[in-house]
Amino acid sequence: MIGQKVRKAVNAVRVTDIHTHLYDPAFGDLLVWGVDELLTYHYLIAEYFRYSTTSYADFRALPKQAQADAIWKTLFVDHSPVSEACRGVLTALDLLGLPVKKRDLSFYRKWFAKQDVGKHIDRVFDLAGMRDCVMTNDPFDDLERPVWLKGYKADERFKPALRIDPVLLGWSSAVAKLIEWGYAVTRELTPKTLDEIRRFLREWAKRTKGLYVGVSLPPTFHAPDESDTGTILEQALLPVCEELNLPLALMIGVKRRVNPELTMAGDAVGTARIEPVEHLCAKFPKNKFMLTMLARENQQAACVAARKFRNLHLFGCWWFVNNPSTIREMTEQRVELLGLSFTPQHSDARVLDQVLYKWDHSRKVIGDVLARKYEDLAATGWAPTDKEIARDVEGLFGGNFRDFIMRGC
Ligand code: FIX
Ligand code: ZN
Repeated sequence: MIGQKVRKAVNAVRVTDIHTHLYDPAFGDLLVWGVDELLTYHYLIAEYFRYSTTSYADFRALPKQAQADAIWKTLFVDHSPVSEACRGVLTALDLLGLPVKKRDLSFYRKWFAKQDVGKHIDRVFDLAGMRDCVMTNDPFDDLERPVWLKGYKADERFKPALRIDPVLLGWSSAVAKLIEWGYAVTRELTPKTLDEIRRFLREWAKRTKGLYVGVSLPPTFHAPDESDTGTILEQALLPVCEELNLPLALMIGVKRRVNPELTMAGDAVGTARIEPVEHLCAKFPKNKFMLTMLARENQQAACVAARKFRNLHLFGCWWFVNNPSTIREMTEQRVELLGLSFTPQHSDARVLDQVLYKWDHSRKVIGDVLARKYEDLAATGWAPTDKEIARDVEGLFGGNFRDFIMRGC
């Protein structure tokens, strides 16, 4: 009974998707959608090469539609599409009302070609039960930078977040760009250069009105650290984040381009250390941090760190842990260690239609975990009211994040 109520509340809640790679439609072609985009998602490209012996270069040289054809044939026709990423394509088509049973790629293509983008966005948000989502906005991206400089009329469903990987992880290359853009910086991190980096970050945080600042970090990330990364982090980025009350979202554990031939599909996972997170939370108590970790092995330590630091907000099941079996395990562990004080999921969607499957699959798993937890409560005689259940679920699917970004330290 209580379990059913909880599942119902999880199915009904309107989600804030706190980390995606989607774009406001004002960014034009950067917002991608449709079956060819779904099929050429980098998760599926990696899976395609489990079976295919095509050369990487030949595959890369194909136009998108031909890549999608090859992936469809290999992953859906020649083998049953049971992986999470393959299943996701089918869930998305099904939720859009397309006949999955027909297995007719050209039919799906024709259907998408007829859709109006504005109406399609409305439909996807509606079917996914999403109230809004957070983008990933990179000032170094040559396609999105001009949109920010010119300004655009925002669709309120697409909130910005400032991404600063190039500054933090590649200062030796970023320096030339900053000089080109009028900042008086040098390769050496002199006091003047750090001051200018702070000016750059401040200006872009204000220009984008990002809800937080984000960075993906390798498993070797460490702090304190006297490298460029450590110096810029502690002396430029965190002071600006504190000044503007912006959380810094740390996404830790990605090894970029382990197989460079696969480009974006060639990134992998490594187990990271939690000590850098503990150091940052302790040394910068006036800063807020968000944290998601890529390795399954890191999840318990991440929960324990969040128990110790109220300026740390745990979020999402990122990428290689965004599979039902791991989402179940992580959500259970997080509830047991943190109660309701975290955000269990984000989609990381790169293609608009992906939010359909990501939220559908996650709602089921998270709903089951929560249902069992409330049933355990009910077994003691504690009877949560409908209002309390709705409050809790609302928090998990966006409210906790909104409270965290608004509050001071
Ligand atoms: O760094 C990130 O934000 C990652 O999520 C991406 O780089 C990654 O390619 C991805 O799409 C994972 O889901
Ligand atoms: Zn991402």
